[in-house]
Amino acid sequence: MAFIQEDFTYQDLFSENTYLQDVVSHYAPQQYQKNISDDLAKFSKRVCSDVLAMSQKAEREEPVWVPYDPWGKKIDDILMSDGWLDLHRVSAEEGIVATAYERKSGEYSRFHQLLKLMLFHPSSAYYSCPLAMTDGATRVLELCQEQGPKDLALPHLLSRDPDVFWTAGQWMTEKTGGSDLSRTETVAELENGTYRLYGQKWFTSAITANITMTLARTIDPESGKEGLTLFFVRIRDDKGQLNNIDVLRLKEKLGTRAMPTAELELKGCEATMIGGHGKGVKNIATVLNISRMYNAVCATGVMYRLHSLSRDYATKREAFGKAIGQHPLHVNTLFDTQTIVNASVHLISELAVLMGKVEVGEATEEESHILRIMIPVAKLWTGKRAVSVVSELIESFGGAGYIEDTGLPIYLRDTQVLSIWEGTTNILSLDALRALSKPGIFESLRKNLGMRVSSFPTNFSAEKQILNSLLTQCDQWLEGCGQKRSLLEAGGRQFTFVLAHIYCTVLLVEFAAKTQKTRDRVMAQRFCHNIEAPDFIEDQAYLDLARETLFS
Ligand code: MFK
Repeated sequence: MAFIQEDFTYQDLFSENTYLQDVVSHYAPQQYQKNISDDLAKFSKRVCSDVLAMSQKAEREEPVWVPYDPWGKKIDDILMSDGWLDLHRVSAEEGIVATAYERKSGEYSRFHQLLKLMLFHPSSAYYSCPLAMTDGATRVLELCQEQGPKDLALPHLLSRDPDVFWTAGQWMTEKTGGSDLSRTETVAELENGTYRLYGQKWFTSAITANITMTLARTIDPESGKEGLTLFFVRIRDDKGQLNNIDVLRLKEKLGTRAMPTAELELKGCEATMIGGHGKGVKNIATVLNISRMYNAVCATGVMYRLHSLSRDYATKREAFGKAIGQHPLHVNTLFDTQTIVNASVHLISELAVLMGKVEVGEATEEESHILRIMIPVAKLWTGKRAVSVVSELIESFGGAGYIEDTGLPIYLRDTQVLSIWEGTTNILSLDALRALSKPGIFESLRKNLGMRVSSFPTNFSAEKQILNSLLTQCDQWLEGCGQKRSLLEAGGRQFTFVLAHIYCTVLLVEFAAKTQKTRDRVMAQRFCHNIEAPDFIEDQAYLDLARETLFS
């Protein structure tokens, strides 16, 4: 009889797998564990059944832009798949954003919400992207003084009723670039007491959102100085009419194709200033930090999902007389990727707890400092790891990983964006260095990590030695760089990667010490022993030589 390969199975990643249950018990205090676990257990069943089907439908039926109606009137309709619309409904009902703000799990509500997002993301067709921006906008509005936008939008952004729930965009990138926002060309003109925005935005995700946060140039009426300012924009009115905005085209993207990303022309769209003249970058940083956390969580989510599929496949697919999961080299490969996946789960869990504490005003100064520097580190490290881990896992399916109707290639295409948007790896390395330059931030992190490493149990003495040596290497490098900014920048990636590795090892060791499970001990040890020591460029002449080699 002809051979038919048995398919892999989408596992319920919470109820059928104790790992995440142990993570909840480790990070959340007992009083909140049941609320969090019950919710995750219920939702994890959906993300491998009906919600998965919605995302697959949304992926099959890409957005269609209809610029004109039959009579030539510019309408810029974006036709979306029912799958995408269903994902909107699920996002509202499940409170993917609201959970963090309802604060039913106190300062652990962020942790609750972000674990839920981690389960959702690989079945969301990147609905996680509009949700990231919605969450960022919600936090900006929660903190801002401008009562109008707050009263208008917050009840919608936090609603669990799909008909009331709104999503938000975040329009920053212009033709001049997504990294260097100082080159923003959009201007805000004050006309009859109302700001109107004129310019073009080059990447605007989820143009179907209801509101957006965006940047534009303003002139301070008092000082006459020009600056970059944050604005709140309602994208369409109650009748669905665009707010003096033209869609120029939808982007043809490598991945994230279920989500409509547009180029826009702002032709005097009405906007409300948020946070005062000239403070745009600082104000939008609130959105950035939340969307960067989402990015780290989504990177973890896709790795976690694909690893589970790969392990399942390894028990079914046979080669050379046995299941591929019985071949030593396959075991070794999946073991190493598993350590990265688990490390990512811990990194996002820890930072979610810190973020929750900061948001309810319960964080110490040290915790706020650590969060500030570790968000860019977590975003860049998980984003970069996801690209390589997902590629490795696609390979673990052999040819099947390259065939569209297995549902696997889409993971690879979609994952590449995680190291690009919300700041590339290099931009985020520089952001971590920016944080480092603020008083007390590195000291807080260094003290915290040093103390935690020195508390390792005796069965982790080898790991303690490795981490102490890496910490010393970082100290020496920072001291050696001194005022030499170019050497500091050149080493930004190595430095942030080693910080991520140290932090993750600390978390894996602490977890293993708590659970006392062999599974967790070997993971922590393997992860730590796989760390490569950074190879910093410590000499300006060498850096000059590198530049000449490349560009002369
Ligand atoms: C959607 C599908 C499309 C798929 C393809 C994707 C294609 C790409 C799409 C995109 O383009 S996504 C856009 C991604 N862009 C970013 O994420 C922005 C990346 N750039 C940065 O993050 C730069 O670091 C930054 C623009 C912030 C640098 O700007 P500046 O003006 O040089 O920042 P500056 O002067 O250092 O900081 C201004 C203030 O903001 C400072 O506050 P103070 O005045 O009080 O000192 C900073 O401390 C603060 N700040 C900056 N970054 C911060 C922050 N505060 C907290 N957290 C941060 N991360």
